[in-house]
Amino acid sequence: MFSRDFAWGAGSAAYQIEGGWQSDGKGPSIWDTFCHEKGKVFQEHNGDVACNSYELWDKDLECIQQLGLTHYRLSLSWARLLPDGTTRHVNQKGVQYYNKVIDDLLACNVSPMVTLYHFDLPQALQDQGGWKSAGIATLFDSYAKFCFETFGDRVKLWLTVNEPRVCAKMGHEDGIHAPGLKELGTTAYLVGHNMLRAHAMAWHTYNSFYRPKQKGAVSLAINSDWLEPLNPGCKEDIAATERDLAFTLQWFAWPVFVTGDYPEVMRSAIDTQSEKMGYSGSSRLPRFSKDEPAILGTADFFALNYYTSRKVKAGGDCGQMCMRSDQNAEEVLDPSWPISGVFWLAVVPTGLRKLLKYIKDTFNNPPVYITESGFSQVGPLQIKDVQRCEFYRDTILEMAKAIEEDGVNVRGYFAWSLLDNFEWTDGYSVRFGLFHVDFSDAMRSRTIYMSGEEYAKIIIKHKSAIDN
Ligand code: GBH
Repeated sequence: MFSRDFAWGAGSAAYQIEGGWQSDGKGPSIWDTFCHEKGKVFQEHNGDVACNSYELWDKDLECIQQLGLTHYRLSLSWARLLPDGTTRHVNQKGVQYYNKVIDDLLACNVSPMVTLYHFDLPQALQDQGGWKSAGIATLFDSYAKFCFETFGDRVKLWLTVNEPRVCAKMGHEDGIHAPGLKELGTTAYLVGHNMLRAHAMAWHTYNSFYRPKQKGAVSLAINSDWLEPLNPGCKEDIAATERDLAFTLQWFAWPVFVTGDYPEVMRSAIDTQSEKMGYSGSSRLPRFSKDEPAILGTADFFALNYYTSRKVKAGGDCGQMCMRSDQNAEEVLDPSWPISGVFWLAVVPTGLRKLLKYIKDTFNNPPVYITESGFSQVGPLQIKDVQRCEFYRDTILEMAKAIEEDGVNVRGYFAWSLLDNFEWTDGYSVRFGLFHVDFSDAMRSRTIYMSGEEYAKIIIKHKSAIDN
């Protein structure tokens, strides 16, 4: 049984849905730049218009109501609010847009959960070094303070950064996300470090100056697969799984929830590899300064983005100084797991339950919000997306077991995503929506998928189970 105040939500991110990339004084972000370069994104797709939610917010609100959501997760475009990234210049049109979104949600009895940063750094800040520069943390803190000040009277659930691991690794090591850097084995750690510093500063700002009055909660969204040793009896596979976990979930969760510092397994793996490669500088994994706000304790809840699971075995060292070698763990799929419409997403709802139990046991039973969970349909477009219906039924069932049988304190579930949208490197070729969006239509018409109807039914069922 779900509690009365359980959050039933769906999510989105500014760059993936808004469009209006130059409207009303918005500054460019790194994703604008990245998409406008050749050969970065599937068929040179970009988010210039996307779902045009900047102009069609009313339509999104109708979708939200049609699902009967209690919560809606959106992200703010930093460059729409602060075109050059700093509070020297505020774009009032951007403020008005988000004010309307937030007010409309509340008028419909839907609570907003707001992400401050979902991959779209203002280009002006990238030009000064972006997440690589130490100064980014205070700039982020100023942006966060501005948002708490402007919207915090109405927003009670905040996420500072979404998936710092993805931003660090895919943006700065693999080069397949903006800003497209491929600086192996160093920059991703530095970026992750600065994201943690930025997050912690913003949390402290909220805690000291806004919490007493606004009484909200702040966290960061951490993505992780559930990981298990390929051969549970094999010592090397067990060690590889521990290492893999240290470089994924724990990279950000350990400093925030457990020690204020990175997992020891992670640091020693990196340092061992450095030594092996004859790298003589200081540790490639930065250290936190005692003179800065503490990292430990800077989350009021655990925000988890869960999509899939992996089996892990030893291996992966490619003889180069890079994250892959440091991590030294090879991830494989279990042949019994069905694959969705994207290659990386194997459907493993049971992995969610195990991961939730792990989070409860490891991080001292925190309140948990599942801030993303979703599925992209296989094969040709179908409004009757039967597999996605099944995906949501099975996943929500596993979450219910985690609550009832394992006693995990899950407070909400956010389906990813409200609408089909700009799916980063895959452009519009991959669809995660509960609503279909026709990207060939100037009106970007939205049509509910069968899975949207299914999710709406699940929500109604659980709400009325409480009322009766
Ligand atoms: C989420 O990340 C994002 O927060 C969201 O914006 C996005 O729309 C959603 O996923 C769906 O993709 O290509 O082999 O390098 C989910 C975590 C981690 C999943 C990286 C994809 C890429 C594997 N992502 N992973 S690979």
